[in-house]
Amino acid sequence: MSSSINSRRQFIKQTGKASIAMASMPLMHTLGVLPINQEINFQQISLPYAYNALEPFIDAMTMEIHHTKHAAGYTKNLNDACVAEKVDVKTTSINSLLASISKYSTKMRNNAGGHYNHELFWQSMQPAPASMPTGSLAKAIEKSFGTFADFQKAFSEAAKNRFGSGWAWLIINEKKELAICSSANQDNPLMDIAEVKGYPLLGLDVWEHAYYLKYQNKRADYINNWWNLVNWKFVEERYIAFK
Ligand code: MN3
Repeated sequence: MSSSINSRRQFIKQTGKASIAMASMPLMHTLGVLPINQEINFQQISLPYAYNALEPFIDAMTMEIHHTKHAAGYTKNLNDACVAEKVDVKTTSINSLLASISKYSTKMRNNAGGHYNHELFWQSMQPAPASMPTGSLAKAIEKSFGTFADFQKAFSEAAKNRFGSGWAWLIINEKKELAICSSANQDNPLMDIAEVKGYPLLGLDVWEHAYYLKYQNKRADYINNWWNLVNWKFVEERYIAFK
């Protein structure tokens, strides 16, 4: 073994990059960046921060119930639906399932969407302080929406105006343009039945279960505070991977 390989291995060992790369594999798969090959079934990825890490903007109890009850339920029910509807989870990515969701049951639609949306949601947040988009994503946002503040206002409006339960989205569409949209229930822009289609870069859960313990009926306050938590580096990575 050459000394350069040895020193490289030593470097990887010291920096922990090997373990980070391995740990990110299931995440990349869940989000559809990698094509297929689900190992056993669809699984939740561990939260990348503690339940209380998003305080004071999202409280620990909301995060714990949201992750271990609501989101866990979507993942379990998605796997149950795959068994019932004979979807081979070893060869079917969540993205391909969503792209042909009209062929399946309402249970599959709600829970495939619920699984994907929440896995994206957890990763697209980080503990405060607030950050800003940078690089090519920042330029694309300015091109599509004007200033970053203009973008925030338009996205917040989409989230506030989504009647009942649903999600607000920043997507990149087939023309490689950014757009803002919202969807009902656990639908998302990857679904073949979506009114506005595209690849989700950022999603905001506006179901009451995401905010009611702390904010009660004040959805607008939850949305305004959530901007402190957006992981723009993660959003930018998705943008670069797709554009
Ligand atoms: Mn939710």
